[in-house]
Amino acid sequence: MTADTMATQNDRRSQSPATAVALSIAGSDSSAGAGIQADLKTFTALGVYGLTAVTCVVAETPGKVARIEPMTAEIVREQIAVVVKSFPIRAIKTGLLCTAEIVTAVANAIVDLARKIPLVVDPVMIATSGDALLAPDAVEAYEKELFPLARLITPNLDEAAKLLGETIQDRQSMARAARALAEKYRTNVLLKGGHLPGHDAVDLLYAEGKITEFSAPFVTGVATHGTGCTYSAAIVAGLARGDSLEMSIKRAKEFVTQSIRDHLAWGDVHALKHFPSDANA
Ligand code: PXL
Repeated sequence: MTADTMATQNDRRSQSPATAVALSIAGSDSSAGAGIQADLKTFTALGVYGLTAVTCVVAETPGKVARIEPMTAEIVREQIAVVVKSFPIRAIKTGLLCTAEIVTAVANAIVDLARKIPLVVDPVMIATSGDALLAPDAVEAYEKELFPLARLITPNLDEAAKLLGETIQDRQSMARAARALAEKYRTNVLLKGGHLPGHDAVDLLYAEGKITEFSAPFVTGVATHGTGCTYSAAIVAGLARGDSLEMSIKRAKEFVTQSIRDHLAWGDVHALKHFPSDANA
């Protein structure tokens, strides 16, 4: 290789923008609207290279969870250990962690990294279908081991109610709850109010003693699945690219709202009849 070609290669390398890298530690959703599949699709759509550590496998459609099978805490720990050693990870998210043992394994595996880069904890407890996803004794492990490492936690109203032991019915009680959670866990809180009645889907960020509202027109007539995963993954993508917390949330809110508008009408298996290869079926 001549000095010339070498210089050209080096120039090219220095000109190509570094791809931001993010790690998702979450469960697999066979219907692929939520979980690790949603996270990877979101990272890719937002120009971020996604790494994964699978915590459990969920056999489900958006309407019904058929079965959840947790991985061992040891394989979860090892998936994280190998990627942390080898990739320049800029931000991390946790999704469904399934059991208390896995929550503890994840907290131990990322404790050093989470001091240097932002960690977003989406405390996934219940599917939109109403099915329980998290073992009840795992909540305490979240509170003691994972929340203290988080730059942001992103509960929805049901999860916030469970963490606080009180229901949240309106905008005023939402603001009180966001603040109470931030003070209880000494971290920033994005409380998602998507399930409250109204024309807009409003979320409240409580950070550094201040409330910021993020709102978008409520998309009606769509039975959603995986919006929380997509939202937190989009926030992590922004953080991995170096955006501020507020900017990451603002852009993520726009992204998730557009994703809901562009949804797949998944339930229509009879539409398969219209494929030419099924003509004689
Ligand atoms: O949307 C919550 C969620 C997160 N992660 C996995 C899921 C679900 C919902 O079903 O399956 C793996």
